[in-house]
Amino acid sequence: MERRKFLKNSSLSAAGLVSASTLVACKSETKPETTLAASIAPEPIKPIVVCTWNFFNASEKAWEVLKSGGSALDAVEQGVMVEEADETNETVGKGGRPDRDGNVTLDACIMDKDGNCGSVVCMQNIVHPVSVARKVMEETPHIILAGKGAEKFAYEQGFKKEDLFTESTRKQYEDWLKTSKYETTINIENHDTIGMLAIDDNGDIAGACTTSGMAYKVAGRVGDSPIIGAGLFIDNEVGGATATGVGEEVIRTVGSFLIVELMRQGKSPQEACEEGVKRIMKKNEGRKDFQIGFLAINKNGETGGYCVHPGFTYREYSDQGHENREVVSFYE
Ligand code: SD4
Repeated sequence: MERRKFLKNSSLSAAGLVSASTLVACKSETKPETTLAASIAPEPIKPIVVCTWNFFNASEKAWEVLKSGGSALDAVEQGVMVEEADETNETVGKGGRPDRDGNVTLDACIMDKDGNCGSVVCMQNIVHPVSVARKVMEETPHIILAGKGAEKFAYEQGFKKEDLFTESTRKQYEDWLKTSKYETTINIENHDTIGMLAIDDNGDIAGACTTSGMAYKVAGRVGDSPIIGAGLFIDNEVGGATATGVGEEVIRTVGSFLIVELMRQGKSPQEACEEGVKRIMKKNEGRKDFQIGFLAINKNGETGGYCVHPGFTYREYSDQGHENREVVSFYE
């Protein structure tokens, strides 16, 4: 049963506006969640945006787009662009940490209500891979462009070349080279990839996901974030899902697609995320050295999340408030 805690609630929430899912969380101990959700929230919640982790500025931007009548697709693109441009976020866009050979390579994808999608993998020197992914979706007959080809396409589309290193990430890389030791650290190394899902005024869903991947990865490595079905999946009839954490494990389970399909079969976003993590843990019995966080939304605007280890949160923004939500984890 859902036991989400609410962190840093906005003034809206503080003023007493409690979301439907909060009510579900509180009362669901005595009644089946589905019955209650239906009775509390007969009207779909829209517009609404959610994103992995506590990205206030990104969700704020997406909300601005949605509130001014913009599409879910524009909202998720413009929302995640905030993190791509934020040099202090060292897992996304400019300021993302490099691979072992000192290349900063970015992965991103975007998906719309009609199932159209675009993706770039292992692309260098471009601050906004999500926008290049959107161009791939809208301007080419393809879905994924990789490496040099993606970069060349970006320049053709008018994107500017830019060094993605910052002083801080260059210094960290130089320090890392002294030992060249690669280890993943739960919720430290993997805490900043942004996956975002939004529903607009029309009730249409879109999603985007963008990352620089695992720091000091083997050159050429691509994770789940730009892989449609793994790091992100949208089905406008059902809902959407996105992931953060160790991408290899998400890919092995085609995580986001799995979660959307579980929702299609009747599971709530929360139940679907829990099942997604459990499928991963079944293939990794006893392993505790990695983190995965799933986030999902259904057509009614109900949301849920689940993760392997404590620490994963997601931010939700709707008329009912702006909240950072801590999710329940597989391990305590
Ligand atoms: C990857 N899933 O490349 C990404 C990493 C991530 O927060 O989520 N970092 O595997």
